[in-house]
Parts: sequence; structure tokens; C-alpha cells
Amino acid sequence: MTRNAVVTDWGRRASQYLAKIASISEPGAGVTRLPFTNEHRRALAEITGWMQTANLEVHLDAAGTLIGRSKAPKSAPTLLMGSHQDSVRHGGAFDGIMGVALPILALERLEQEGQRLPFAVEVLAFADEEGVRFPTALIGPRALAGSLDPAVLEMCDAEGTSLRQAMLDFGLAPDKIGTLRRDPATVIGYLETHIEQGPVLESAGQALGVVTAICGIERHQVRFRGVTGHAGTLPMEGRRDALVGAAGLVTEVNRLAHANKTLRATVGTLTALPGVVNAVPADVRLSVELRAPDDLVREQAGQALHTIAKTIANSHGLDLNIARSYHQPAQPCDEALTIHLQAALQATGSQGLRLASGATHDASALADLCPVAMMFVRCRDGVSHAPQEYASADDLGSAIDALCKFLTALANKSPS
Ligand code: HGY
Ligand code: MN
Ligand code: MN
Repeated sequence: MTRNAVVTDWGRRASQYLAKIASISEPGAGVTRLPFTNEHRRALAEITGWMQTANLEVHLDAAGTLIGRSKAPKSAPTLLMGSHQDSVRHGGAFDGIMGVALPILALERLEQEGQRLPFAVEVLAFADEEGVRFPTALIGPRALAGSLDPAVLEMCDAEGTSLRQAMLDFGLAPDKIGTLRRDPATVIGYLETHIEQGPVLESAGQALGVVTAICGIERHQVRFRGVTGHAGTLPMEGRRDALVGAAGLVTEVNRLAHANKTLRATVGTLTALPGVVNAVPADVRLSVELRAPDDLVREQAGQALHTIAKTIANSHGLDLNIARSYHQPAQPCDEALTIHLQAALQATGSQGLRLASGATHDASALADLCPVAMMFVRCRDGVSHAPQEYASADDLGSAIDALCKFLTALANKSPS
């Protein structure tokens, strides 16, 4: 390093980037940045600045993925990196966006150190991974993998705006999504960096870890309908109270998951109509989400859920609608890429701990295109999808260091 070279604190730089973009949010606690909104547009401007500072060529693709590509011959194979720009409602400042900022800073650092890579690197900022605004997600990575079902473009948000219309209003070309499919022969793989969103690394005293597999996930929409009536005059005998039925299902779902320690079951949304204090609920909708690293365990739980719901509806005289609205299989990470990543972590002094991901990620969709690997960064108290979510500047710096070591080792391995 020459005497007057600037010594950059890359972890501090990352913290500053993430604090700044966290302010690009709807009002309220934490971060609320949904896809194809003003907040999304302002975030793209911010990320474009990061990418340009790192000397990347920037463009927005037809699916709303912002892509920063390093200078490399057009024919050079490409390593994909990145994650999602969107958040849950009142979420944290690190989920997703950390995986966009850190590879950009790693490329800036390698550029500063004069390190040339024999392959191109593209950093991808995907529009929508959380699936909070629309009942679907992963549009960007599925477009690159060629696995997007165009029918999802007709799905609507709570205001009745279709995904297609939201993308058109955002200035995108949803009908051109089919042209985004990448040729797998041109892609080396995909590496996603993500806050762990759990307590494992913190309890192991590790800043970084590598992911073995991403859990499978399925979501069911359930609706119980009964008969409303005056809360004071309708006798208890013979009531067809939809919320009593829903409450029974919530309890049973919880029991189902406690019976199998690899299964996670969550009722995250529930609405009850007419929703007034002095009327018997007649129409209750709820979502049930099931996750497991083993697809058979998850699917059996999904079947049990339907059986339980039918039994409850019959015993309470309720009408029932239940349907699986979303599912994605468990996704193992690529072993060769993971071994390479683990070596990079160990070169930074980390143990290279291996752990499964209970959260799902963009990588689960990109696995249909290319080998995928994931690096986790320690998450304070394991808290995520909440304003308290936090990763330290030191750990962010370690992650950038590991990414640089991963890239340079890959460069040394590549045919020159
Ligand atoms: O739900 C998840 O696992 C991810 O945070 N979207
Ligand atoms: Mn995420
Ligand atoms: Mn998330």
C-alpha cells in the first residue's frame, strides 16, 4: 500500500450506506419499503450512486432489478451477487439491502486495490422478495432464471392494483420479462450475503457463517364463514361464530409445529368481520405459513392443516374455504461454491460455521439458473423483520473482507 493511500473503514462505509437508505421508507417505526413505490424509486437512485462510486455500469431491467456490472469483456462469464431492496412493514435496516451494499463495496475495494477479475460481476438489487405488497414474490430472480409464471402479473395488492399495472406505472416492461432469461452457460453462480435473522452465529461467537440450505415454505389462505348477530341477544347455544372456529385452528396449527421441531408454523394475518365489539364475527380470513428444511414434513403438515380446518368447520357449523396460495421447495446450496465461500471466511479468521436458513431468499429462485451460495452475517439477538434488527460495522467489514477474498480466490482459480 503506498504511503498516502487512503485507509478505508469498509464496515463503517457499509453502516453509513445502510443507515442512509433505511431512511427511505414509509413513515412509522423501522423500514417499510415496498416494491414499485416512491420509496423503491428513491432507493434505486441511492443504490445507483453506490454502484457508480464503485465504477459499475448500471441499468434497470424490465422486471425492476437494478443491475451494476463490473467492467469486463462482454464474453466473460458472470458471477451474480446481490439481494432484495424491499422490506417487510416496519422491518429492519439490514434484511436484503445489506446483500446489495456489501458486494458493491467489495468491488469498490478491489478496484481501489487495483485487483482485476477475469470474470464480470453483476450486483443485483431485486425489487420484491418479501411478498408483502403482492401475494407473490421473487419476480426478479425468477425472470433471470426463466421460471416466472406470467399469471402472477395479474395478482393484485390490497388496493386492487395488479402487479402488471404497478410495474407499468413504475416505468417497467412486464411483457418483456421473458427476454431476461440468462443462459446458464454464461453464469458462474450466485452469491447472496444476508443478515442471519436468527441467533445461531451470535451464540457461536461468529461474525459470519455459510448457509447449507434454504427452508421450503408454503402459505394457505383460510376463510371461515358463520352467522353474525347481536352480541347481547344471540344465545350462546347454536351460535356459528367464525372467530371461534379460527381460534381453534390457530391453536391446532401451533400444536402441529410443536410436535415436530424442524417445522415452523405461523398465523401472521387474521381479519374478522364485521369487526365490531357488539356483533358476533361472521367472516374470518387468516393466513397459515409452514416452513421446514424437509419438503415431505412441510407437505404432510399442509395436508394435516386442511383436515383439521374441515373438522373445525363441521363442528362449529361454519362454511370453509382453504387453499394453498404459495409454495417453494427447500433449496440446498451448491457444495462446491459453498466450500469456496467457507475457505474465504476461514481466510478472514472465521470458523466458517455452516447453518440452515429458516428464512427464504432470492437465492432459492436463482438456484433454477445457476449454483448458489449464501453468507450470513451475525444478527444482534437474532431479531429481524423488526426495527431492532442490527448488524455491527465490524461484522459488515468482516463480510466485505470475506467477499474480497472469495472473489480474488475465484479469480486465481479461473482460467486466465
Ligand atoms: O419470509 C422470509 O423468509 C423472507 O424474509 N422473505
Ligand atoms: Mn431477506
Ligand atoms: Mn425478510
